Amino acid sequence: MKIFSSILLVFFILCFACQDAEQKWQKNNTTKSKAEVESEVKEKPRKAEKVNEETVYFGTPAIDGVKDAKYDPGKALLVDKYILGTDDEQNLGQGASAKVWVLWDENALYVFAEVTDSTLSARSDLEYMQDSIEIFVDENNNKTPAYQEDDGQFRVSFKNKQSASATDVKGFKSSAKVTDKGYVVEAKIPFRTMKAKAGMVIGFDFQVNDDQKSGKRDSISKWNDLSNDSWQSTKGFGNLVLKP
Ligand SMILES: [Ca+2]
Ligand SMILES: [Ca+2]
Ligand SMILES: [Ca+2]
Repeated sequence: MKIFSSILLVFFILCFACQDAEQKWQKNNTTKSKAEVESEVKEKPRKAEKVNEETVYFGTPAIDGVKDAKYDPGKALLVDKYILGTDDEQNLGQGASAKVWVLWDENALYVFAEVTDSTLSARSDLEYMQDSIEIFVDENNNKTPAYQEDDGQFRVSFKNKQSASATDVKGFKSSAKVTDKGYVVEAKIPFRTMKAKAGMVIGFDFQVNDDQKSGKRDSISKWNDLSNDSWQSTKGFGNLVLKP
């Protein structure tokens, strides 16, 4: 009985200690300035309702930042679903977006992206927090929770600075130009594990990172995958159907 009372006493002491720590943490948490709280960004994860699927046509464009006529038969993919905005809900949807045209040949996928972004910024040292676009390719369209060797993430900033996931990116080419609405990026993403053929369906997604001059990423818009996991999982990618 005595041992039981001692255990109970220790338990109550621990509980009071925890509560005290919790109160201190809450007190510290409220010392943030209003500006600090407002500048924080929150992820807004949502589930994709359906998989976007688009037909893309055969053609090899010049990677020069000018939209070749070859892109025109294809429908533009709209990259306008926001998964990240500023703390202010009303700001969701006011970040950068893009219209993207895609071509393919046996060796590569080609994209031409028109990005609407009112304030261009590369303030952050982190590439993904600079104004930039990201292209995600799942060559075998296996939609796996972790990247396979055929899966890749390719990023190009509005200044044409390239970065990519740690896979072989030999042959990755890009061109970027600033426009009066934002910027354009044209890129060649080489296929690394296959020769493409008409009739194939590949996994694909597209993302726009937007810094509204805060020096951080203020918004993210996507084509299909409404998670922020496209850099490590191909589960949420949309589909591209390769046609002649
Ligand atoms: Ca071109
Ligand atoms: Ca894959
Ligand atoms: Ca921006």
